[in-house]
Amino acid sequence: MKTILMQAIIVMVFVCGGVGLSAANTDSLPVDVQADLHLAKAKKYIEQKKYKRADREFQEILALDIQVPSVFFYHYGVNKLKLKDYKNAEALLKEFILNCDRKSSEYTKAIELLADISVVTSVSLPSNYTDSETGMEFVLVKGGCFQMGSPSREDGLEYIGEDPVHEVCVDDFYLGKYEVTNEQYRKYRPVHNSGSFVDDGLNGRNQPVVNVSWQDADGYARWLSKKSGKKYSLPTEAQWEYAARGGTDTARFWGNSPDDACSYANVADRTLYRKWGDLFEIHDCADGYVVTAPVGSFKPNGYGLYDMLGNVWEWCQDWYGEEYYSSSPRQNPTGPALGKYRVNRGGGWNNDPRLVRAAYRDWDSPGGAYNGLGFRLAFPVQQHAIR
Ligand SMILES: [Ca+2]
Ligand SMILES: [Ca+2]
Repeated sequence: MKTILMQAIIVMVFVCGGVGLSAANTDSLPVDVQADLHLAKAKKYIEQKKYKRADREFQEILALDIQVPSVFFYHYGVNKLKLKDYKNAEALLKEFILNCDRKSSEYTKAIELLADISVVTSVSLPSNYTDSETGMEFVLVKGGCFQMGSPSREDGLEYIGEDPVHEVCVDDFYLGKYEVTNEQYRKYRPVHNSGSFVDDGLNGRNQPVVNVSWQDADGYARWLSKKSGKKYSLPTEAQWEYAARGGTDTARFWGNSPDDACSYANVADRTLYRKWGDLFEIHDCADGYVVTAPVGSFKPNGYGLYDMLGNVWEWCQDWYGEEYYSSSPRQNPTGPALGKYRVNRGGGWNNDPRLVRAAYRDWDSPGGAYNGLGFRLAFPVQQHAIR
């Protein structure tokens, strides 16, 4: 749609206030009359609040490939606004404003609508949000497009399910600044026990909750949604990877070197090695933690998010599909419709460099739970209505 629209804007000549359609014959009516009819129908549909049908009428006009009056862009822009497609609405209204009579009533209205769009799309989105029930902090992740996945031999090793690298775009969303903590989870299940790893405890107030299944994590999101009225959920796998990369395209948000991990992530490191020796393969640095660290103990990534890599693995919303990247939609993918396993991401306190990468995909059965697996929550940006 956007492509058609932009092409139309580029090739058309705008005639302000008049019909200005080039002559071309059809079997039935002249195309300019056809265009007028489509526009009249579109306006009727807008009156009836049938915005999708109106959109189709505007597309019919574009398909005629003729010069159109500037007022076309006004009505098309108003309809895009009703569909909450703010980007195209803005482009269309600007096109109208640049080519119309400034004394017309549509001009004044278009200016007001453009002001509304700029308020709704920028000022009204706070960069942080704190949930009052749990004190959980969220960061606004501005949407955009990125290359999801990794080349088949990232770090010289082969991985399953990470290719093909493909472009994915996600809308703005809010994501937990930290992994959900034991304290936050126990507001839902007061007796939850995150357990320990031999003699190292995992139950600290600010340590991330672990030993939670996908069903537990999803249940927590539903519980908190009911309490707060927000639509909390686990992030989609695409949202998670977009957020974890924090604007980078390297294997890890701090770069490609696993041995630089210890300022940024709690991973299998020399601290763990000193206690357990060859039981674990490690990053060659010391982060100071044998098991989980209190959330936010390390440097954040470029989006202000902590522990996206390391500390604990994080459940995502999606079913796991090993071949999914070959057929994934570009816009806001949500994973396969069905599956056996749910995705989790990011690696944890006992993992070696192969697993602590932005592109690495792990999966477990939805009922599975262990001492390295937790989660964080997301919620969508609420689009405000424009008059
Ligand atoms: Ca560690
Ligand atoms: Ca993590």
